Amino acid sequence: MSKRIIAIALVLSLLVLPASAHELTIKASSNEMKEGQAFHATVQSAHKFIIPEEVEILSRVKAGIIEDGKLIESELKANDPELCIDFSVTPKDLSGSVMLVAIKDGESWCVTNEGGKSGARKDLEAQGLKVLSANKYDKYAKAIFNTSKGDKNFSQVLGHPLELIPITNPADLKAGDYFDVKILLNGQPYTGPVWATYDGFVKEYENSYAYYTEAENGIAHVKITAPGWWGVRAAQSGLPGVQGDYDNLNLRAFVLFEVK
Ligand SMILES: [Cu+2]
Repeated sequence: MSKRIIAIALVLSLLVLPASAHELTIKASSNEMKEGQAFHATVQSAHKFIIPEEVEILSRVKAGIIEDGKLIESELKANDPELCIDFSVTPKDLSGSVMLVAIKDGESWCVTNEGGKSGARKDLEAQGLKVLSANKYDKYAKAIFNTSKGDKNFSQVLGHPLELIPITNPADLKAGDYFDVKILLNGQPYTGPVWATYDGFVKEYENSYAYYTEAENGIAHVKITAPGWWGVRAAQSGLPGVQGDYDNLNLRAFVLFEVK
């Protein structure tokens, strides 16, 4: 191949790099909460649901419990042996379901002529690199614990830029039922892909989900096919970026809950 063709092939191979980044989720070893007692959970980042793969940079992550609609941030600890971030919360009120949240404020991620690099487009260009694309991935995960029939806390709206808001109370779900969910993108009804899967469905392969559907006018229906810890996910790519920093903002969101 001529140098020019090699250069074109290189650019093409970089452009088709999978856009599927690590997904941010929350997992706890037990779903039993006790009032006033520490409850331990983890923030996970992985390509497989829900097998931890990477410890995110602590300074870019926030996690904790929702009280009165607000995130009470917990102290985060990198758990290097288990490839996740540990945190604990102390639920004060177990009369309804309890929501834990993890948020990742992504850094600008650039595909350059020297491979993938984090940093603002203008800074990398100032170092003499050719930047082919610059993307920011912001991720939101909410996990619902201590669900109970007649509760309303599970449907709290937190105002995340991309947010899945259950319509169906997870406490009412069993295999065979539909989980109905409202999805908002910057407060407006989201239309787009929705994936769902449950813990243990596929352990061997990345980016594999048990169910796919599309939300229309902000509503999706997910068929629950097994008991266990479920995750329902939406994604929006290609939102406007910030000039000089990143070209596109990409949002990823999960809602997680247990089906008994
Ligand atoms: Cu990834």
